[in-house]
Amino acid sequence: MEGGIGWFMRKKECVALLLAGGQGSRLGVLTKRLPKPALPFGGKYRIIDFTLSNCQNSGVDVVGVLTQYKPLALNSYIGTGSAWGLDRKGGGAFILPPFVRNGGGQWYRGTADAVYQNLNFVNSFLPEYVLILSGDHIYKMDYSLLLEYHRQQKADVTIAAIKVPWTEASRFGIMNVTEDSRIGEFEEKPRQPRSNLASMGIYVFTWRTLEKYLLRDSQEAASSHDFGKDLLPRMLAENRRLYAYPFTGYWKDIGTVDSFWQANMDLLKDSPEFDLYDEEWPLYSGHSLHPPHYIASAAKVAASIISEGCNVFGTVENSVIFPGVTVAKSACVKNSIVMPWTDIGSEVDIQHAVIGANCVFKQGCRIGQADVTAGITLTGSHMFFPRATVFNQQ
Ligand code: ADQ
Ligand code: ADP
Repeated sequence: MEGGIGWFMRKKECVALLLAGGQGSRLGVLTKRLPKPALPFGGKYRIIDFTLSNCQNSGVDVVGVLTQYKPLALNSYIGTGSAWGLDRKGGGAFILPPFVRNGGGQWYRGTADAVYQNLNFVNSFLPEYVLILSGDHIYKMDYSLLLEYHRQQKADVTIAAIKVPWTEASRFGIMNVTEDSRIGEFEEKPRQPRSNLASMGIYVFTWRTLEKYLLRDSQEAASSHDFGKDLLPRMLAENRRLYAYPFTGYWKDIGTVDSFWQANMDLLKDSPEFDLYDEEWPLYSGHSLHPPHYIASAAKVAASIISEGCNVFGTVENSVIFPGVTVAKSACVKNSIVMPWTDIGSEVDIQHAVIGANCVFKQGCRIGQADVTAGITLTGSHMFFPRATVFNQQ
């Protein structure tokens, strides 16, 4: 028999931990029943698909998925990870919910605590590096390059970093770097940002260093046990080697209804910056089996994603329509996102809206507004809208 804690595991140079437990409360009814990473996106995906696909495409084949808020939807969706090619021998996707341990279990107190509570899982692979990922991001990144950069810099932690508009900088961890990309200052969500170089919440840690910091942090009553607020500032204060890895591609952090709507709309350009059709970087998704979509002769469809099992008899423009949606004759959907299995009746007009799954709109409903500056209207799922309902919500 082999030694070590995880006699059934194999040694891995790098293990990924995907933080998928946040509630996503700013997404309102969208995350009432689903955690953010499980939200449908782009017609046939869920948000977590992009990060899982990045793992697969980067050769990272052990992914612990740390769940907390409404974990069931993610558990059943991810399964063994086979849809993302992550079920190979010795690797795989592992769902890691908070659980009762010797001496009592504990809800994950923060992102660093979520990792601390899974020390045994990580150690069973005897890794050199740990990659910390988030389940809320739309992007493509080759983590093997990030890892290579980390090795070259002989860093304790490498933080993927991107320039964001100054007006948004206070939503992020913000850093200042030297010419060789060493981080000299890091501040989590500063009121008055001193730079617009933002942490993407994607980290590579040298595991033995991180483990020490996690053990210490877990004992500190005053800590909020968060990477951005506690661990990183402390490592910086103790003169550890923190490096920024410059990223220049498409990256969206889905935090609000507006960013969810905008990131979906970004897919509808003639040559979108985020390309779902890139054969070099396949995007995997959990299987669902539906008949093909049908576009009727009177239908008018432009600049839209129409998913499997949809029936379109009316007009759809600049919209993302998820599986199994019906758009009746003389109904019109513009600049909107319609989640699965929603039924849009005749003469219904939907504009600048995000429509939940399994809704029914009877004849003549008017949802949302023509003017985007009036905001994006959001509906819950499983809602029934009687004839001629007018509904706008910001
Ligand atoms: P936020 O996005 O605000 O900032 P946070 O709310 O901590 O960070 O969430 C990070 C990830 O962890 C999310 O995927 C979330 O779902 C998950 N998560 C949160 N609490 C969790 C818990 N208890 N258990 C499991 N998973 C949990 C972070 C960084 C910033 C950086 C932005 C970039 O702190 O510095 O700029 O990400 O988006
Ligand atoms: P719930 O699953 O709790 O009923 P949801 O709002 O998550 O609520 O989803 C509503 C319905 O849409 C469910 O029946 C679910 O199976 C279905 N659904 C969600 N996403 C997809 C998808 N990508 N493909 C097919 N069906 C989906």
